[in-house]
Amino acid sequence: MFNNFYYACIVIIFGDNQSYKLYMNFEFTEEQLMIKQAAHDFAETELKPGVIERDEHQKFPAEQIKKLGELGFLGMMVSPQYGGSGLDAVSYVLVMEELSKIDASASVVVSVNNSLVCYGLEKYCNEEQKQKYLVPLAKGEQIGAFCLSEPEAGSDATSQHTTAIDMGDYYLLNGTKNWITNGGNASTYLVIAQTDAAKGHKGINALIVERGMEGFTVGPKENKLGIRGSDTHSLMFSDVKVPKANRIGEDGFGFKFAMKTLEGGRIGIAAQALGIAAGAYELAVKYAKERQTFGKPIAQHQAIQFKLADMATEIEAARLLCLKAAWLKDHGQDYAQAASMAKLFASEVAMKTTVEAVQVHGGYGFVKEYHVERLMRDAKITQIYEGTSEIQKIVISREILK
Ligand code: COS
Repeated sequence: MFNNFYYACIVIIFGDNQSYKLYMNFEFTEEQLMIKQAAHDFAETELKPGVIERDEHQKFPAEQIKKLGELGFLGMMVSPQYGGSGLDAVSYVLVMEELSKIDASASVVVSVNNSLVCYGLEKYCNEEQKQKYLVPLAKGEQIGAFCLSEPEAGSDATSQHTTAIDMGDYYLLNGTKNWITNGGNASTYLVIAQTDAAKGHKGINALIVERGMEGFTVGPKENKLGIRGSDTHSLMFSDVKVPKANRIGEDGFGFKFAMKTLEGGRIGIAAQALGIAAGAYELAVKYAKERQTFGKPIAQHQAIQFKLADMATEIEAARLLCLKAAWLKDHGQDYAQAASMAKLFASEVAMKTTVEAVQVHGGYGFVKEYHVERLMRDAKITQIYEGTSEIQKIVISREILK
């Protein structure tokens, strides 16, 4: 459906009491199609073998992530000057979709490293910080983690309990972070913490914390419903001395840093949700053509045809939202609302499509060999992480009403 061609659409943007039409004709470039094909091939040959076992045993796809790093997928959008591949956000969406069709536990590593870690470092860090931290992350020699959520601060992100007390030339970091993707395998952690409680969100900082700093411990791996191969941990900081040189941006910039970084992250997770949905849909189509009931393939029963039609339509709509958000980002336009719309819609489509794909498979859908039950479990987290569906509605409605 998607491989070949052109998307032409008319985007109507409303803003500042003006409305105008922007005609968008996005034909994928040769480079974008090549990178999509490369991600597809990688997913089929490197991710598919062992994906069921990794899910079952919660095994981190370390070898596969290493290879993704060597191929440049972990720093896709970082400029070559800092060791990245210099690709655009549209390519990123294409890659995330292809990888997520097969293994969302691996694709979340690609998403976090690219959008939450490398993007933030390239956009907001100084040259010294970029050379020290961004370059190895963009080259895929290391992976990074983004640490905002806490036991009592998920959606309510301004309510940070982790403290970073200003001690002159360093911050004294204390607190706990929860549900941190790449928590056990990362080398570099971007940690959001409260320096001055009296200033509220303006007293929050983002600090670069290295694995191995004294007082920093990684908790046990979470036992999860989905994306079980990904590496989710709590992190504990007890009197960790983080040099002032590791603060990102000006004093008090931490909350805005987190919000700006999450905007791009939401494009990644939207594309992950799209890929999970598309993967389940492709399996459902294949199975529906093979499985016979009442003397014919189930694809010839209208009950199944209507399910496939709904899936295909919703997936296409989700894909267009993802590509629009990426296109806006690539063209230097505001993409906060578009990213939230893409994530909200694509994650709902992922959940709905995967449930239906299991239904199309009947009893086979309920067992692991057919992959769709895993995709259904993986879909759920896309409605929760990097901002729940409810948070996306807050962001979208605030944009509409401002
Ligand atoms: N870009 C830049 N600044 C932003 C911003 C954005 N996208 N969103 C908010 N801000 C700024 C606001 O402008 C405000 O700053 P000023 O007072 O200087 O104007 C500040 O941040 C606080 O914003 P606000 O008052 O809107 O904060 P709220 O507590 O109402 O919460 C939401 C805002 C709900 C949007 C935020 O807490 C959020 O995104 N929560 C979800 C967090 C999340 O995704 N967690 C998952 C973690 S990663 S797995």
